[in-house]
Amino acid sequence: MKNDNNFLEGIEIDEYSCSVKAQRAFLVIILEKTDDEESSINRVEELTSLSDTMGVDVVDSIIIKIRKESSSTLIGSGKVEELKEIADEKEIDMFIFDNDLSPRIQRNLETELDICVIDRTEVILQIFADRAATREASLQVELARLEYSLPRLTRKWTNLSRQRGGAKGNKGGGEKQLELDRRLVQSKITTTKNDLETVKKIRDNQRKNRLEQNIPSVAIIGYTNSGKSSLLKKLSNSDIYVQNQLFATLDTTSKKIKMPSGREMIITDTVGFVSNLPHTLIDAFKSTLEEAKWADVILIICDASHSDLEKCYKTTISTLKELDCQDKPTVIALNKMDNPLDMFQEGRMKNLVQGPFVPISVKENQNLDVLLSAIEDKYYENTNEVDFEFPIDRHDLVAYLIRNGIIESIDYLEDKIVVKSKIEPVFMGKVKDFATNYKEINKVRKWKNNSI
Ligand SMILES: Nc1nc2c(ncn2[C@@H]2O[C@H](COP(=O)(O)OP(=O)(O)OP(=O)(O)O)[C@@H](O)[C@H]2O)c(=O)[nH]1
Ligand SMILES: [Mg+2]
Repeated sequence: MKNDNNFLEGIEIDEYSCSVKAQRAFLVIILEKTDDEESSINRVEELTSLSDTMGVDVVDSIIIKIRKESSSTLIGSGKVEELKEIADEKEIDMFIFDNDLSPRIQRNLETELDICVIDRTEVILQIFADRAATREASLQVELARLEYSLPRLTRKWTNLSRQRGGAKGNKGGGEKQLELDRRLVQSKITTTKNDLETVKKIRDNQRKNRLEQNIPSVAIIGYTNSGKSSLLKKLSNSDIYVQNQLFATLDTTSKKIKMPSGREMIITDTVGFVSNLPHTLIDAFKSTLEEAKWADVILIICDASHSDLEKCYKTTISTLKELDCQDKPTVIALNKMDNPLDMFQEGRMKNLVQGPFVPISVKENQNLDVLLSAIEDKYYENTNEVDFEFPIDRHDLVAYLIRNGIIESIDYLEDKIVVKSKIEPVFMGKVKDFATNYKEINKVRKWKNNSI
């Protein structure tokens, strides 16, 4: 596990969470009265993928239906006994629960089962921790993990307690030790937050510079593994990390792309979403996810081959809402349409979106030009329609319009060049004296009115 931040000197976050890399894990999915059984299959599938990505060997899974939650163990004593037998029989090292476990329930389960018990949030935190490559991502993950671990310092299965001499349980450590640990973690949280603030300032400056170049920006958003990085890689011909694994991307990457009109746009790849993304992580990754907030257009990528398309789409929409981006100009693409069964998925998507979307295949290069045009159209939907008449020798101004706007028509007459175009107000300065017809639509770029 990566943990190369100086501020963590002398302390391992692993000490405070059950991130002991166990070999064999058994998955537990709890179905409550209102949960439908079909979704449980998808939950098993997703938790298996997440656990694989974390690096444990998933032995098997169990779906437990509960009528009434037990306040101490969630699943009740009968099911606890059942899990005990499974643990012995299958020789497993840990149970992974799909449901979030409160610190108290987690502690009780570990005590009763005498084995390490973790929940889905901890799996995701572990994956993020292993993946974080840049300083910002590492800091964000460390903060999330510290906050997650703070109420869990009395857990049985921690590296910390192992180091203290017991195979498990830090009873020997006592209240005093616990208080010391708590203070230590709290002070690390403060340091991490401060460090993140510094890194955030650098990111904000970079973003500001980018915005000041007046290049339209697009943020690619979507469920993890939907093909966001693949799309940017293909469009920009660059060496971006693409993997058939969850959370391959933890940092944003921006590339300049030439659009069908010839104009450039900056396209940014972002961290993938997952249903029930731990809140600590959304908060920690807010500054990375804020790329969406500052983009002119949001491009949502959905994966046609995913068995639960609805969940992926709805998760994406609700995360965008959480980021306060639900009203931004948005284009939706349905990726991985290279499988014959995808026709069926297209129908499902139609019901889901109730509006236009672009079916694409990044792998087969299908419809990517249509997608780029849809993005440009969306961007220019609200810009101003302006007609110009340039002196016949002012080709430089025509070239300027081509670079910075969209040319709808161009006529080279004997004594002038007549152009119909779409252009944003910010680019009008140089050409405004030649405008003959100016239809203003009230579009003010958000960043112009916000200080960052
Ligand atoms: N069949 C098919 N596979 C694709 C297509 N586009 C991407 N993939 C595959 O989907 C997997 C995930 O692709 P990524 O581009 O890493 O997905 P991502 O959305 O960036 O994932 P995260 O970074 O984890 O959020 C890879 O194995 C890609 O090769 C496509 O059009 N068709
Ligand atoms: Mg990616």
